Amino acid sequence: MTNLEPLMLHADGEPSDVEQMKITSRYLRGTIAEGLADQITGAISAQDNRLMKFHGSYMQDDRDLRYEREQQRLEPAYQFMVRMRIAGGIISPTQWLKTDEIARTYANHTIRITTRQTLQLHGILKWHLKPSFQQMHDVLLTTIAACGDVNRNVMCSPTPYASAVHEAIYAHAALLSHALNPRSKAYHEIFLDGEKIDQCSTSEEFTAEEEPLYGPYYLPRKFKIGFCVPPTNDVDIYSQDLGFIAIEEDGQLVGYNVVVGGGMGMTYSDAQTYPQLARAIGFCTPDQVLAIAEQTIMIQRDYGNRAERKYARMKYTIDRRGLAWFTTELHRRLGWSLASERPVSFAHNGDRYGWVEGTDGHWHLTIFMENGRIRDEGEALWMTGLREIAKVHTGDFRLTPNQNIIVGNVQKKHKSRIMKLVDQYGLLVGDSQSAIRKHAIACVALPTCGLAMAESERYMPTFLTKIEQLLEEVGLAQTPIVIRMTGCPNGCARPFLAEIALTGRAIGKYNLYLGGDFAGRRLNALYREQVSEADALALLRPLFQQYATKRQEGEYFGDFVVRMGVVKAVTDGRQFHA
Ligand code: SRM
Ligand code: SF4
Repeated sequence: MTNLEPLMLHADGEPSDVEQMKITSRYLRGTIAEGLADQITGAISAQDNRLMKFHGSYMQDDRDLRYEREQQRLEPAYQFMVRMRIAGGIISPTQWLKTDEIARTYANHTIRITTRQTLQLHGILKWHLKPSFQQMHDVLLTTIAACGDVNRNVMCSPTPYASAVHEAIYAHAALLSHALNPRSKAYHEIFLDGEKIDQCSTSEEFTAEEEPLYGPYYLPRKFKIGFCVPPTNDVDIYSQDLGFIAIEEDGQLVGYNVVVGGGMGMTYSDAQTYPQLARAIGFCTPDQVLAIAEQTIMIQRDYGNRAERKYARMKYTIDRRGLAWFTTELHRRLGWSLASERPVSFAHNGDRYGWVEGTDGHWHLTIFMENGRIRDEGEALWMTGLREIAKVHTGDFRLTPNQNIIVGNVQKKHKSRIMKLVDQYGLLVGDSQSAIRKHAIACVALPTCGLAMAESERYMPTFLTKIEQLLEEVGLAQTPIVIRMTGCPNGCARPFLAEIALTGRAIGKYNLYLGGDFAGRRLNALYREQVSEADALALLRPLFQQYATKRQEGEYFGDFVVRMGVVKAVTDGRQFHA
């Protein structure tokens, strides 16, 4: 199958080379198997690297070592990042123990909780990919479609205190995660030594498989879905391509408000790119969720920009044609219409730390994992601590969209056993962290991310210490503020929804954005470009001083800077650069 004609139907131009690559890949096989077997280099080809994303892995190199290796005329220190697909971030102790073992055997002895509630391992060498994937498979973990132009990990609020509705929305998240997976057996063939279903080598002859949802060219770009339960917006529902906001009556789930067309990524030099908020298009009942997801994905498949990947996300498809067009098209394809959206209100997009009792009498402990990086360092033996907890824990683990971990479903009689391990291994339950640190997230960035222009995860903790000092000076130490940092404008820590955000421009230089709201419903706005740490602190100090003296009762920092006219309120991404 090499026919690009279907892509030209609503073309925005000649399909890009990535489209050609997908369609000739024989449903995501390419020459990955051959590349993995090549013992001469630690790399795979650029084409195969694009396809590897669909299988949940990226080839990277350790950027800290780039210069040194160049000097020594060595090839870059190639290694692979591996991302799992864990719907709603729920993982069993057995799965945790296996992940921990793989991290220590094949990866860089750390585990990274991502902003989409899943786990990443870094530093895996090419020869260790297959054993890593096979060992994950042994405990029913997979990396299928964790990256690539398909539906990504489905997010779902892990807050356990509203348990009945939480369990219901988790079931829907898991359903979509499974139903929207690609059908290709390439992953099983390549990594799990599954039977080859078709031996032919040319794409024209390759007819053994079908992708009923995606077609052979998959989506124009990544696609993201989230579920949440108001008043908690921890999944940042307005950043999703497709979001389901639970509506409950008498403690039961009656349906969802459906929101579409959110997204964070942009390119600094291109004002046609921008972060956008998802917008409500109506209300659906629980049994309508799958049909809505499938049809929305198919609209994006058919109408998304295939010529220029920068403009290919669904937010641009919707903004170009209009929300009314999208809704009409969705209704036409569904054969029925959504009902009117219900009123909802959100209070925050952060996590609750420490112990919380669920409605079923089980207990849940949210542990603070700074920027999601789990490792052993000094007296903070977080990796060992979680391993020891997993050995005795009878419930589950829940990864949060704020990069923390919940030891979930603990029986009351086991609470002290868990707390003993928490204390023994220096794990933190949020009582010794400042309010701002508990509301901070940072993306991975250097040294593994190939797109990073500046530090993020490695720098955020020290930057925060300086921010904490400023807040303390003006008596705001206990005031929560949502602050986020990324190493570039792609937005992996959803920075454009934060009250304060820094996005990397160059080493040591960031754009400073202000004015998102505390519950993730408003975009922030550019305050200053290319600031150093000293600049950022000098700019924030007087704002914190004013906030301390002039804020209204209960007013959040993001709302304050908008009210004071420091930045404008941005409620539509199309005004982001205005
Ligand atoms: Fe992301 C690309 C890490 C969540 C928007 N993201 C990348 C890559 C794979 C870099 C690359 O393409 O070479 C990063 C790998 C770094 C590394 O070394 O691990 C990367 N993204 C991450 C993670 C690990 C950040 C984190 O600190 O947790 C998150 C993994 C999520 C997951 O488990 O699936 C992560 N990325 C996000 C989010 C937040 C979200 O989804 O809720 C966004 C913004 C939302 C959105 O998609 O609009 C996001 N990542 C991007 C983009 C920009 C997409 C766009 O529309 O322009 C890129 C670049 C791209 O796709 O071309 C990107
Ligand atoms: Fe890399 Fe940029 Fe994403 Fe950070 S925001 S992980 S620097 S792509």
